[in-house]
Amino acid sequence: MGNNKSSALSKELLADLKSNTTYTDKQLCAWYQSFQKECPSGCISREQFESIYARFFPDANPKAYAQHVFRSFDSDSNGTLDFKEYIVALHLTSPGKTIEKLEWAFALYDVDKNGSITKNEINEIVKAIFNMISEEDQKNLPEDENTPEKRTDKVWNFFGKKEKDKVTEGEFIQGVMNNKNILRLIQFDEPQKIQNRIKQKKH
Ligand SMILES: [Ca+2]
Ligand SMILES: [Ca+2]
Repeated sequence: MGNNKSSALSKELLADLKSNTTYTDKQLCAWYQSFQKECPSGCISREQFESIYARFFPDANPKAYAQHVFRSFDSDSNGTLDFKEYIVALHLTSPGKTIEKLEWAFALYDVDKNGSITKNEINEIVKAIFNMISEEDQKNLPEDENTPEKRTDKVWNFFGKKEKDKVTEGEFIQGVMNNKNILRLIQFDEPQKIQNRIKQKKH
């Protein structure tokens, strides 16, 4: 009815997204339509983002983790996710993008965005991840990784760091690529799981 002026994706943004991701015109335009429907303001707020996580983890407390994921996606740190940040985030967390995913995981763990990771930062994210594991499932975890502190120690020892040391992005990516066990301990595939569930719901 002629009121769809905001529903078209601009040529500039489309070209920009195509050069930064592997998505097609068709995919990007379809996602833009559904993004506009969900978020008529053109942006996702932190609260909206948290409520998406709350919907998918009804038996857990995903709020802290959702806030960290939000921060890692909000590349211009303005407190909202626009369509570009949303698409780049989807791309980074999609299957098969090992290096990009690890770069994103580094950003997730670098809580203060200063370019290196401390043991405290590892502990903060691991605690947020634990809040999303049900008490029942926590009982089944191996003895040496069944609390956030133990799991943080295990990760930190793997990097061979002293208490006050820091892990750089290069050390982080190399270390995780060399050891599948660490990849499991820093698990970070929830955004993609949520995206898959949203996609499934539409069909
Ligand atoms: Ca932003
Ligand atoms: Ca840091």
